[in-house]
Parts: sequence; C-alpha cells; structure tokens
Amino acid sequence: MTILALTGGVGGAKLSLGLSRVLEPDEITFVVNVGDDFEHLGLSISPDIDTLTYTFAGIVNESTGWGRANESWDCLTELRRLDAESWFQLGDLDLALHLFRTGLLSKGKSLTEVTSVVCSRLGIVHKIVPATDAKLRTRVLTDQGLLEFQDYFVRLKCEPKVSALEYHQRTITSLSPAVDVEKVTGVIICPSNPFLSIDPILEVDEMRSLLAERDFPVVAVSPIVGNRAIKGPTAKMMHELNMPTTCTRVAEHYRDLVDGFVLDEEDTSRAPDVEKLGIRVRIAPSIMKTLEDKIALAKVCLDFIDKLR
Ligand code: FO1
Repeated sequence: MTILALTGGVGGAKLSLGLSRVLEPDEITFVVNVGDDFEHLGLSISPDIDTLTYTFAGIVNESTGWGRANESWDCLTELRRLDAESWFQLGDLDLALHLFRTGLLSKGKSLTEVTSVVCSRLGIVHKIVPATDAKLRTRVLTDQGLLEFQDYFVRLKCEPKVSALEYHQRTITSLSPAVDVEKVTGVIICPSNPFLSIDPILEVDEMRSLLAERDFPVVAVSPIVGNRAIKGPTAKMMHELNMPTTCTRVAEHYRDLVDGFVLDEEDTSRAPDVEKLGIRVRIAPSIMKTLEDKIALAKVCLDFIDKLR
C-alpha cells in the first residue's frame, strides 16, 4: 500500500512532516510540485522539493519555512556588491545543494535521481519525488503581464493582480518514475496553494488519469481557514480570481477529484455546503504550529481515508 501526499511549499511541508512521523517509508510517497522550479544565476533551483527535504532533514529555517537554518549570506552580499541579480535569497549553505543538483542534472541525471541522492545523503528515509521529470513551469498572468512564477512570487512579492495561471508545457504525460501508480491506496492533497502548488501536479496527465480512474479515496485539507490563507497568497489570489475566499470554494475547485475534505473547526458552519458538492467532510484543527499538531492532522487524514474506503 502507498499513500501519495501531493504537496507544494511551506503549508504542505507541515502536514507532510506529520505524515512522515506516522507512516513508514514504504507506506507513503511525497509527490512535490515542480512548477516553481527555475534557473537562476545558472543554477537549477527546486524550491518546493528543497523545502520538504530541509524540513524532513530537520535543517529548515523554521521562521521562513524555506531555506536553511543557521544560514549565512556572504555570497548574496557579494552578488549585491557586483550588482548581480540578488532578489532571490540564496544562502551560502543552500547554495551547496543548488550547485550539487545543477552538476548532476548537467551530467544527465533526472530530477528524480538527483532528489533521491540528496535525500539519502541527508539521511531522509521517506520518498520525496518531483511530480515529473519534465520541465513544467508555472506562469502567472497579471496586470503587469505574463510572469514567470518566481518573478511574480519573490521578485514582485505577489503584488501584481492575478487574472489567470498557466502551467506549461502541455505535453507532460508522465509522473516521476519513482511514483508506483499500481500500489496507490489513497491520496492526500496537503493544505498547499491549490493554484500554485497542487494544480501543477494535477497538470501531469498520468496524475489526472490516476485520480479519474481511481479505486481509492482522495482527501484534501483546506488551506483556507475562516477567510484567511494559513500561509502565503492563496486568499489574495482567490479574491483576484473573483472567488470567495472560503474553504467551500477550495472544495469546489477540487470537486471532481476528492472524496473527502478536511476543514478547520472555525469553518464548521460551512460543512453542509461542502457536503452538498457530494464531498464528505471531516472537521479538525488544521492550523499546525507544533509537531504534535502536524501529527494529529496527519492521523485525521489517514483515518478519514480508511473510513472512505
Ligand atoms: N521565498 C521568498 O519569498 N524569497 C526568497 O528570496 C526565497 C528564496 C528561496 C531560496 C531557496 C528556496 O528553496 C526557496 C526560496 N524561497 C524564497 C521560497 C520559495 O520561492 C517559495 O516559497 C516557493 O516557491 C513557493 O512554494
């Protein structure tokens, strides 16, 4: 049996950490968004994979949720002195990983292979895999034009008004070969940004057909609590896309893909509306501050999957 956890940035990493403490390595595979990946200063950067890797290795910067703990910034300072691009903060320790990955990719290794090597060198026993080895990149259509994802997210601090998202290119058919689709017994969609983190994973044809033809339950956890996003620009983006910033609207977004939806206690009154969509609801505390919170929510999701079988 294998559970697939679909995850993106910092919000997804929290639940993923909880799941990794509850399930053995052969019981779960973490399928990570690569739509945020980009090339910067000649380096191949995979922010969401690294966020999860650093989180599992216990070396993530806890205050940002991304990058390394105990980081130093000498290289960035020097880049600024050279008047080179420095809007994307690459710390000295973090740079080592980007150098290592870029070198292996340039020798012909796939992102799946590189990620597996990095995980084993950092002592990570659970399987972290990119959604695909193909080059899938998220672009954001805004009032300032069509922007590459990190341009929108980091350089422009999510300030441009979003009107649409696109995930190119459209020829991506295969999931990472490290995802054993035959063994999947359930899917958990982590509380990551649906448009920026989860939809790019669902863009992979093999993932979409796996979910469409499923004989296993799929459960999503709402990234919206009350009318706020737990983290990041989800609420701002929904507002700009003329969507109500509610967990119900997120459930509607996932409507054909999920059997169960976990929403926060604060949103108890919205449960009937989600159920009207034909989706079963589980109510649970979903703001994860401590490791215990993450483990507790992971157990809720796994129990929900069991009950939906
Ligand atoms: N996020 C920022 O908001 N500013 C940064 O300068 C930044 C640098 C960075 C470096 C390495 C890395 O792995 C992640 C980094 N992130 C940064 C986070 C990242 O770009 C976003 O959180 C994700 O792409 C969204 O999930």
